Amino acid sequence: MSVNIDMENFSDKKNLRRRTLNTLKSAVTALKQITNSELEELGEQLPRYRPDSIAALRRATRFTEPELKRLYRGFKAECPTGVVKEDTFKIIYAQFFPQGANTAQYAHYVFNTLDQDRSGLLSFEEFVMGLSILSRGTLEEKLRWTFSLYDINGDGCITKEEMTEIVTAIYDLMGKIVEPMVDDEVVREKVERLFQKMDLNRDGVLTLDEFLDCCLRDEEISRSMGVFDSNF
Ligand SMILES: [Ca+2]
Ligand SMILES: [Ca+2]
Repeated sequence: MSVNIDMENFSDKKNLRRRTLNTLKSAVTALKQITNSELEELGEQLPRYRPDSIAALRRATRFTEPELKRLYRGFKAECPTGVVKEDTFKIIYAQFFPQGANTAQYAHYVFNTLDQDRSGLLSFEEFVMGLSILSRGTLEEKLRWTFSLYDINGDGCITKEEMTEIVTAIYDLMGKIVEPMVDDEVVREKVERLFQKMDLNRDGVLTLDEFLDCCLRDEEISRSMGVFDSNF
């Protein structure tokens, strides 16, 4: 079966992934821009978080123990509470996009994807797990991460409504700057095209299998996914 992927869409995603990765990598240092009083305020509200053990994280990620220790020292130094709230994450995220870009919605979905237990707080563990996948994960791990970004309610399949929300957030993020006239109809057509290609059994939702099947068949996408390989 020949699967013709919408490269324009995936090129958007590639850029987004690079930006997402850059954002995460810079988050630790960017946190120092939050004022001390804000940190104190956070400290009063939030529970202190300590990782159970570096060894467990070493097994769960692709970072070495010295790398993890370095990451933890940086995270802890800039974020003494040990957790990042969504509001703070959004402020940091916005700094990596041109002024006028509406990053809040997309940042919300990235935060949700990283916040695996949906506690509303990003722990060091969750932060490092995401960082590991986006920077050193296999193609399949990266695709699984992307799937969970699109599967907003986490029920194991992507509906047209969910894809519409993410695609809209992507347009809000960068589309309106280059293309001010993007409207609901453009988003709707894009979602229809993607479903046409990826919803292999035509039941109206994308499962993880369909998503992986479709993405893994296309070498062009595989190559584009390799772009954000990087080292600390
Ligand atoms: Ca879903
Ligand atoms: Ca399906």
